[in-house]
Amino acid sequence: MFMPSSLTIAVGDRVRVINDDSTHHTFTDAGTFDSGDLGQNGSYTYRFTKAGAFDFVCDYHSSFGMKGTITVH
Ligand SMILES: [Cu+2]
Repeated sequence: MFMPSSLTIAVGDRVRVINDDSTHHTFTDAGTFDSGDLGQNGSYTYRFTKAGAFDFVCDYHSSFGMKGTITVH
């Protein structure tokens, strides 16, 4: 799961995700950002430059509820 699964940040902030699990995951909002495959201890950083609500998923586990939202204002 994503922890936290929802987050509120300001325009220009960076969000870094770290996979602390042995299972592979992604951090993906199709059309906006995509970490690609992240193995254990893999990380990805994205800087949000536009306001809005960004719904993200793990491409592999969204059907298991692995998803969340980042609100940028
Ligand atoms: Cu996953």
